[in-house]
Amino acid sequence: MKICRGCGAVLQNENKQLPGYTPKEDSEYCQRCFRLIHYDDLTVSMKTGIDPDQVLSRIAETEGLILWVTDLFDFEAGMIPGLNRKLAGRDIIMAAAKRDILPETLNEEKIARFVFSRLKEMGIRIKGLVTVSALQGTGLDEIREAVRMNAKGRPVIVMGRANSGKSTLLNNLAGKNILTASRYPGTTLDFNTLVIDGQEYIDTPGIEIEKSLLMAVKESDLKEIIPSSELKPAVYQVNKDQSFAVGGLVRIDLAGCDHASCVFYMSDRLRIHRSKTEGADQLWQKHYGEMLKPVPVKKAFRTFTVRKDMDKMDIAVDGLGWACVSGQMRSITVRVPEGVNVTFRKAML
Ligand SMILES: Nc1nc2c(ncn2[C@@H]2O[C@H](COP(=O)(O)OP(=O)(O)OP(=O)(O)O)[C@@H](O)[C@H]2O)c(=O)[nH]1
Ligand SMILES: [Mg+2]
Repeated sequence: MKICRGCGAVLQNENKQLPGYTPKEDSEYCQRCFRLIHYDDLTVSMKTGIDPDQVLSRIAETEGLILWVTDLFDFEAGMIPGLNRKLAGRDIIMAAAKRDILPETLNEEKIARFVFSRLKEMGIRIKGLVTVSALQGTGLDEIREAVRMNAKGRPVIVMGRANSGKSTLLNNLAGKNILTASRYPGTTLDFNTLVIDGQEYIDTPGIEIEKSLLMAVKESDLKEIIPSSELKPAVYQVNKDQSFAVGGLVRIDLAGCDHASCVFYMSDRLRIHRSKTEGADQLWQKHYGEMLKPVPVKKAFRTFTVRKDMDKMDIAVDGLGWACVSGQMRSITVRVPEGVNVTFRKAML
């Protein structure tokens, strides 16, 4: 049995539609990985392939130190409720990745404070935290040090939600691109061991992000939605009743505003359309899919209405980023594609 070095799937040359397919006898990579690496072309989508409980129970059965990779930009989507129960008695080090997407001026202490306070709210305990950026190559020495102190000769199991940056981090630690990494959630398909400087690491398939907007859109729209460089906040001053449409993906209505502001932390390739709330429905209906794009695959939306009960509050949408509202407002209504998770949290920045 030979395993694809890129995604961990068992190599086979029988069925093109199944993981691990390669037409070549002596290949080290499957055709899907080959095409992803060389042409950024997704031949077989694994969007809904991986059962979270199955991955977690396999991790629970595998001896080693847990390195939990989360995405600082998409932090809420990375959370795993009940993690300590599912991995009872295990040491967990968090690698908070994609640091380069957050503003450079944000200091590490503030990031750590945010992470620990969210984890406390979620009831999750970790042994240590390292912030990393694969793009800038920062935090790698700190990861090596945490591994040296805590692995104690055991393997390091690199786990986390799909797309959080696990395989990229391992490639960075290895100093070469061995594993397949891509913007498509569900790139890694099976457990995949590699040895870096004598230390064994196990890359694992991303735990499904079933409540993320990334799963509700066409794969060809991901490029626009996922930010690739430092966020440039889009700041709006708001008075009275104002609405914002983020493409045709999300709508935010802010009612009864007075000296209020709304700051979007999202990919700068997305268009934000602002209007008075009274004309917002009409605008949405008239321009949905045209001026307001991208749009989700299914035109079914769900609405949440809340009061602003904190001074500065983030409206975080899994997969999309967040909007930070401050100042006076009576209520906030958020419309997202059905099934997509929205978190109202204390401002991150
Ligand atoms: N800006 C930025 N992007 C990153 C960083 N690390 C990973 N990415 C991007 O995030 C996407 C997902 O990376 P992967 O390494 O494939 O993530 P994964 O967790 O292995 O994903 P699955 O195998 O699907 O679970 C890719 O487009 C990477 O280029 C980082 O530090 N900064
Ligand atoms: Mg991966």
